[in-house]
Order: sequence, then C-alpha cells, then structure tokens
Amino acid sequence: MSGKRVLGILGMVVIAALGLAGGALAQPIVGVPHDWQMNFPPAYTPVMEKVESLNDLLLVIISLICVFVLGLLLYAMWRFHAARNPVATTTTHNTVIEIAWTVVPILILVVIAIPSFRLLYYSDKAVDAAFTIKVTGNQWYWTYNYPDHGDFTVESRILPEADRVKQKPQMPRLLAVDEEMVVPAGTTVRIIGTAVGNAMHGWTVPGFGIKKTVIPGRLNEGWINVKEEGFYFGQCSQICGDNHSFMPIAVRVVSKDVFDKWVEQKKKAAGLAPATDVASVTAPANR
Ligand SMILES: [Cu+2]
Repeated sequence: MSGKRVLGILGMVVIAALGLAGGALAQPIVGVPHDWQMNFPPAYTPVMEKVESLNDLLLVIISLICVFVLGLLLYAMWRFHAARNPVATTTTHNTVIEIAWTVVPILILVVIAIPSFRLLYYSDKAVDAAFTIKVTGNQWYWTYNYPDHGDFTVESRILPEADRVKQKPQMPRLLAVDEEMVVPAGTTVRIIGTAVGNAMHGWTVPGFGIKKTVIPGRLNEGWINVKEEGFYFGQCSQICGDNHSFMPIAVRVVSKDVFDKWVEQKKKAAGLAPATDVASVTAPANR
C-alpha cells in the first residue's frame, strides 16, 4: 500500500469521525447505486415491492416462452430435415394449431395485463395520504413545496464537487444536493409534479418505484411511503437540456419528530410560523 493511499484512508477515517461527531449524518445513506450492481435496487416502498414482484412474474413467463420456442425450433430442425423428408409434404394449414397459437398468446397477454393494470392503478393515486409535496422541475434544479404545511419551498440544487468534499463528504458524488426533500418514515406522502420553463423533467427515485414525468402546465400524481430512515437518491430521467445530468434528486427520510421540527424551522424561516412562536414578532415581508 503506498503512502499516498494510507494518507487517503486516514483522511477518510478522520472525515467520517468528524461527520459522526458533528451529527452531520443522522440518517444513513441507504438508497444509492453500488458498484457492479446488476439488478433492481432493494425495494424501499410498497410500490417498488410490487414492481419487483411483477418483474419476477414476467421473468418466469418470458423464460418459459423462450425455452418453448427454442424447443420447437430444435424439434422442427430435426423432424423436418430434408434428409428425413425426401418428398415434401403438401400440408397447407391445420385449424387446431392455428386456433391454439392465436388463443394461447391472448391468454398469456391477459395473465400479464391483470397484475400490470392493478399495479398501474395502485401506484397512480395515494389512498389516505398524510400530506402532499409538490415537486417542480426547474431548469435545472428541483423545488419542493409543502402545501399542507403552509406551502414553504425547498430549493434543491446539486452541490458542486468542491463544496461536497467540504460540506458533505459522505454524500455520493454528483448526487449530493444542498437541501434534500424531507419526508417522515412510514408515512404515505402524495407527490404531485409539474415543471416550469420549457422542458419536461423526470422525478425518479429507483428504489421508490416512482418515475414521474413532470410537464409544464400539467400536474402528475404519484406517492411514496418509505419504511426506513435514510438518504435516498435518484436523477432526472427526462433528457431535459444542458444540465440534465446535474439535477439529482435527494430525499432524506427522518422520524416523525424530526420531520415536525424540520417543518417548524422551515415555516419560521419562511415567516409562516404563528406569531406566538416567533421571538421577535414582525410582520412577514411580502407574503
Ligand atoms: Cu431535468
């Protein structure tokens, strides 16, 4: 091991220790891609669990179809080889087989369509959401509004690499933001999404099973319910322009208490807190 490398590791240990001591990372980093990851990320929401089980069902169906078609192909090559059939058959059709190869694929498609539509409707609308977050895709950053908490706004921009190293070294490169969207764990949150400017964006967090295309002038809906606290990451998934690759999505999932405190803090900062809560009672400017 070279001296440089030892120094690098030592540096990382010190930074990690400082981070822990300062409580900079109260939540663990959970939803992040890993090297050599080959499959889906783990499912962090009920929707993603269902996405994965539909995928597993489809995998079984397509594997069986592939094996069956390969078997037919090999059988036909062997059974109808010229050497075995010196005189060609004059068969033109077989009604039973023709009906079978029409009806069987229809049945397979119906078997696929039923769970597929169920999942589509399940992920479409939140039943009994605790509150709503409005996600807006800007050129090129995200804003999160909390209309049920006084409609304060969180602007979420990518941290330039130099700042990330200084401020949030534990965060993954190109995914770290200055301010994350914050949600409480184990709570159903309705996500409505739109965009401003002249571009569509995609609010996508793979482990949440959500991929909402957000469009100027329209509202699209989805929902999340994340079981465990932690940081989760995603990226804009519509090619939206110049800085498409630099508008990551970072979600911090916290306990309900921490969420309530965070909301109070945000409301105060936005001049939305009730006057009795504010030490110096001044009229909020231009609200
Ligand atoms: Cu975008």
